[in-house]
Amino acid sequence: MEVWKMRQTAVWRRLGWFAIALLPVACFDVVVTAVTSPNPTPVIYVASLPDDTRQWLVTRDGLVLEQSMDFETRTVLDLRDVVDTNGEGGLLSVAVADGGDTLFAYYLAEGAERLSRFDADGETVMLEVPHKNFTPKHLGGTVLLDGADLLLAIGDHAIPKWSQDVGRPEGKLLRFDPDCSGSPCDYEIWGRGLRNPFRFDVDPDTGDIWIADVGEQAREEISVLPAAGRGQEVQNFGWPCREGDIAGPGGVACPGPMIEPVYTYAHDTGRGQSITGGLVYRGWLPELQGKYLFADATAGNLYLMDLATGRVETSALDVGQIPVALTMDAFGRVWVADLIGPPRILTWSTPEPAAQALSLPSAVAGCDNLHPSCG
Ligand SMILES: [Ca+2]
Repeated sequence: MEVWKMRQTAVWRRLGWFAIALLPVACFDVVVTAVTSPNPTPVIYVASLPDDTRQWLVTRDGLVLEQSMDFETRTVLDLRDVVDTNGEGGLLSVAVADGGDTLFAYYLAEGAERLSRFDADGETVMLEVPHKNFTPKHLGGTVLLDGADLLLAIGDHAIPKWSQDVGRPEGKLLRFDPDCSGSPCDYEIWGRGLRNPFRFDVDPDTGDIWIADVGEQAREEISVLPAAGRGQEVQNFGWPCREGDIAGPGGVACPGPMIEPVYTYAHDTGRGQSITGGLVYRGWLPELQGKYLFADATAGNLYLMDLATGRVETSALDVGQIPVALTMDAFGRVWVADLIGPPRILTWSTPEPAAQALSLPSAVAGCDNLHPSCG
């Protein structure tokens, strides 16, 4: 197990039902580790709720598994009969509401992507986007509930000009009313000019929306829709006029001021060729505070961008073979979903007794780094 040692010198911040606990300023080692989940099921996404010890594991072939603190799972949704895993399809993510009684699922069915709400009334299809490609591509993949905003980002279906066409949902960041009635539901377009925004997340402290947009031949990009721009007008992220920070293939007008990415990397730099976002870390680990964590599905590294300086570092942690999502749970642990292997959990050890309850069970994680009481 690779470890990544850091020194704790600041105030700790705790999330959720642990409340905000300001511990005395101390100086001791914290060891961040990427442990393999004891539940080895490969998943494509891990959803959580604030103040809740459970996680919701999403398998690409169509299962949602509710996982307890002890890593025991039960199936709460089974879409395997309707999910199409052809191309870049599958059940790509879920968002959870009402203590787990409501699930929003984004998946590819035969011939169309669907955003659906599942609750006591069954399935309500909120959006259906026909897909005519023989091999479905650029579907995006994340549905996220942020307060009263249900957000979904869809890729351009490999037809770049659609990203700029506000008459259609492809290549857009969409906002829905999570309680909308009717089927399909109305939506607002908050962003256009996205190529394949496979993963995005909302910074809980600022409301900024961090979008990792997969590039074409040259650049991977991270772009931010500032909180002040939410719902104000259609923000333009530039594709296909721009690919990251360079000119894109074009072929269509890209009106209005364009939001330039906050970070890009070139495909020939070794960082990878298919970005996987990503979250602004606001959890327990002080050394990760204010950093945007991301990965690349073709590389397996974890990258950390300091929001203050823009500097990106590569951690020594192995976060998987094909990392396809990074999300945080109520414990402040970061889950890295791996398309072909067990999820990794970024967690830590500390001699602070108050933190022991947050550690993984020692029998699961091993006693080398994770649990101080193991000695
Ligand atoms: Ca862009």
